[in-house]
Amino acid sequence: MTDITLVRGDITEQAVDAVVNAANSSLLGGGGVDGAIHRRGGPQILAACRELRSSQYGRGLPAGQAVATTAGRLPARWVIHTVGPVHSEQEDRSALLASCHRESLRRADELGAETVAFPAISTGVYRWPLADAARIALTTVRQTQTRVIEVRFVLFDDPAYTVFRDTLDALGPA
Ligand code: AR6
Repeated sequence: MTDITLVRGDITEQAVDAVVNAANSSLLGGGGVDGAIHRRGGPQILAACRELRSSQYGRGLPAGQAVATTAGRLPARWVIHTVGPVHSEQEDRSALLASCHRESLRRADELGAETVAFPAISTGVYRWPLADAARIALTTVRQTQTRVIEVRFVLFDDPAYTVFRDTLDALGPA
């Protein structure tokens, strides 16, 4: 069974097999977690993303999907890039946010990654309300069949950590 752990910290410092990046469709970098991963991981990651763009994702990676690259100089083996949905008041995009988590775990299984760190996808620039994002992220990971042993959610600040903690507690024992 997969163990879900929560830590408050910086995802670029996690010594895990795979780190999940909250990327955008271009795969060519941005701010937030994406910026931090490319900055700390170095140019090898961007080179691998450019390669994926030209070989398979000429139109960009659609929201809800995930792809893997080297982790460059990060203390991880791989980065799994996934594209979260931008939050919308008009349209329910929860299925896409769930898909980011499922597809990232599917990529992790393909790689043989046993420890995977996730940020709180879509809760920054993409404005997803934290409590709702936490519920979707945690329930999706719980419901996904995977060989990953530890899924570690890495929350950047105290409010995000507290919301994830309370949400996980409210879900009760797995
Ligand atoms: N470690 C862990 N969490 C972090 C870190 C870090 N180093 N830095 C920020 N966070 P965001 P999104 C938290 O905006 O909403 C980018 O420009 C942050 O506090 O990184 O999915 C991409 O290129 C927030 O809770 O991702 C896309 O264009 C969470 O990570 C767009 O932003 C996600 O915030 C994606 O937006």
